Amino acid sequence: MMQFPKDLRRRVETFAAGPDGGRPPLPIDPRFWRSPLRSRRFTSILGLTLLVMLTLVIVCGLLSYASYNPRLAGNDPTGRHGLLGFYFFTWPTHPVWLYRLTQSTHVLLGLASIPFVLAKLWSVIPKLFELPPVRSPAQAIERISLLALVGGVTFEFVTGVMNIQLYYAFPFSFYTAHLYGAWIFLAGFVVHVAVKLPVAIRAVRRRGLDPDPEGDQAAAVHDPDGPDDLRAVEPAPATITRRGALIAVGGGSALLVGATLGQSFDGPLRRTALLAPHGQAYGNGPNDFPVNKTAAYRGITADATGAKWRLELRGTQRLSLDRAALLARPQSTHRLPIACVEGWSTEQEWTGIPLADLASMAGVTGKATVLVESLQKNGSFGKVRLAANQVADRRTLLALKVNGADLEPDHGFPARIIVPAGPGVHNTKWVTALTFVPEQA
Ligand SMILES: Nc1nc2c(c(=O)[nH]1)N[C@H]1C(S)=C(S)[C@@H](COP(=O)(O)O)O[C@H]1N2
Ligand SMILES: [Mo]
Repeated sequence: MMQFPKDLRRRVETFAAGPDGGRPPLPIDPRFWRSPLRSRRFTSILGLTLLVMLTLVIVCGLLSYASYNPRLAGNDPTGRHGLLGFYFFTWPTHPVWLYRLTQSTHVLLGLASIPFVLAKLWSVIPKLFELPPVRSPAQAIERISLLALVGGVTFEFVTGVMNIQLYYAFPFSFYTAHLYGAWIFLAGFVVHVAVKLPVAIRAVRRRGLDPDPEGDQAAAVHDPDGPDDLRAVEPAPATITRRGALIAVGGGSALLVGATLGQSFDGPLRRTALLAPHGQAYGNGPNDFPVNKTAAYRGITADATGAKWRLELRGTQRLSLDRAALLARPQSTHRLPIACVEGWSTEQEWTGIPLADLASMAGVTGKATVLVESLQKNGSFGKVRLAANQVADRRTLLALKVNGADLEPDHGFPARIIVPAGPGVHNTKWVTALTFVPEQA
């Protein structure tokens, strides 16, 4: 401990003196970069780890977009998906935990990869200053792809983290920006993997995933693979092993996951979600589970949800029902999750009327989609169109109760939608009208 300030001073002096002793070093001079940790093997291990993590993050992210029923009129939060919708499919209603799993994975693995992304950027930063900047047309393309890769990953992580922290300080829509950003990132990612995967595999093939194999340090100063090497030409003395550095990165990643994971579970575990805004937010008693947007926030008044509230049913017939009339109908009860795009989720026991029964009451018996409208007049998620498979699944409810008690205002009183396996945004609260639209065969 006592040695540390002395050692630090020596290192600051050595640094300031520069490799030529006196001339301050510049980043374009390879001798500027002195960390003995940098090596192709070190970067390759980080890269291969990120390849696995980010592939899953990307797949689950694209699934999230597809789960919104973006092909049904009015649902696509970006307005128009165009060619980017090539992979859309009908999001299933089984298993009920499907979106809960894919979206927790998207958010948790996204957070987990932050320390790896930062470490990997650090490990290759000398290459940013390499001169000449371009040596061949192939390398020019690769460097342009890095712009999409690094710009894309930075943009996606910044917008993603801001969104899960409910910090909507963007001058643009999160959904639109995060989706388009994803495709720019993905383009860079694909090119980068195509170019670098063979290099990374070669780097780890010889001596496996051990970041500090014996004899490695001495052997590779003159690496036959030349321009891909990342070793310092004048390495400073090591203060940590590569293995130690990887453990630190992995530890940081585990810490982020550990402090967020609880948001995907009910019970005491939720309180461990220190980094998640919905780790602590609760209602009362049977309504004791997270709320995303409160009734007050959405401008829902007690007057509008009180005695004058009606559910308008529209199909081949029109009906107007009050809450008592709905409660008098046969009720179904199911345990179903709410899983928000922000990554938090909860499972509760909902009681209400299957949408399929409400469709029949409105005179619609075949395959039909439904337009759900709420009392909410402004802001997002006041309306949604559900697909025919969601209407047909008898577990899709217009819920009137949760855990045996009336819904609280913040949970959507007098009535809300609960859809199995779907994203949170499909579970419209404060429902006031259901319009069933038969599907053309
Ligand atoms: N009318 C309306 N319904 C809504 C929302 C909303 O803002 N307005 N938020 C949706 C979102 S994003 C989610 S994740 C769930 C959250 O449900 P909860 O707040 O009841 O837990 O409700 C959905 N239903
Ligand atoms: Mo949500």
